[in-house]
Amino acid sequence: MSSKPTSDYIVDLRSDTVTRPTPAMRRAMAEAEVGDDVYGEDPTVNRLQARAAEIFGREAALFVPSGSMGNLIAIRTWARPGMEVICEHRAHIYQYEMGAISAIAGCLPCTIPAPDGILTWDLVEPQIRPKIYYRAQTGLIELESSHNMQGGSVYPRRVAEEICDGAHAAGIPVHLDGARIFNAATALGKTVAEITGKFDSVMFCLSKALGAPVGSMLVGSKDFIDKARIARKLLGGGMRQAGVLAAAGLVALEESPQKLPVDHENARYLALGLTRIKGISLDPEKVVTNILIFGVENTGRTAGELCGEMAERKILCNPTGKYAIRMVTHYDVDRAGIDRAIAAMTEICAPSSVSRQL
Ligand code: TLP
Repeated sequence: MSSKPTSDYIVDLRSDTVTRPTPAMRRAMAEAEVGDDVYGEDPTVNRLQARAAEIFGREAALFVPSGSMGNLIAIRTWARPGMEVICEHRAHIYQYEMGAISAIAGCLPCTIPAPDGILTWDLVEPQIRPKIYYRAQTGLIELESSHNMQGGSVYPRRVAEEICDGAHAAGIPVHLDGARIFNAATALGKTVAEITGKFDSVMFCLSKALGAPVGSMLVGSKDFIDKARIARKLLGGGMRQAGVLAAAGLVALEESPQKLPVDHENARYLALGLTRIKGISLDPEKVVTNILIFGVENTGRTAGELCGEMAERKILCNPTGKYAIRMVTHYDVDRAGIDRAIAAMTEICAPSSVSRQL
């Protein structure tokens, strides 16, 4: 009998990308039927694509190696080089995708800061360029829900739909970076099909909160997905016997969404625990999914210093700014792990601990 001592294992709150495949996923991977997916002959990839399209109520879907590639394919498919892409100023496509929006798609990001990262039509409309031939044109509007770097905030359905309606009236497509769209749907108590129906394309990740080891999906019309498949190959994203990966994705799609409420409860519990620590700024009411970002300026320490001390206690989390820390809950961290994270941060921020540093 070897049960690990509770203070010995690593509690990894850096991201939900760190989740390991479940035993069911590993079994499905080992048994997956495969073929060459560049020829469209991998039956497991085809099943995953058909199932994703069905869940989102769309004509078609495409399995892509990563969320970043999915977003890039969408940008490249909708907008031409020289066009602007409107997004929120902390959008993943702007801050965390290596500038591919410009470096590869040749587009200009037009970023708009928005409270909690939630754009509204009133914020977006004035940024749409007039249709004058010598002005760079708006080629695409991109929204992110849940919004990663804004603490997992979620677009209310009405707000997102108003942007889609306004954009469509102006002849502009709207892409959703829905890396964690199942978390957003859980928070809203709706299905993913209900909250994404008006978007022209959606990218969602199998490899984040849903727990699959690799892969993301693009969903949309048949015409969009046909073009996206060409762009995927152009970017080197054509995969061969990818059924071994798609098999885990299928398990993730069927089994993981119903587990997300637990991650959200853990995030809220973590937020409530952290809020009790002097010097930490966080509104637990704003923690509606599995991500929390909190300010630490009033602890007298930088985020980097605090994360370093947490790591010494085997609790991993990342700074997202000089005085901001992100923690992400997921199925590989249980309530006992969350309690350890709260206890560690409480100890590190205790006044005696600060004076020791001085
Ligand atoms: N997010 C990662 C990091 O890149 C920050 C994380 O740990 O959260 N859209 C959103 C909203 C994302 O959060 C991410 C990854 C992606 C796209 C990109 O997905 P991958 O990592 O599969 O390229």
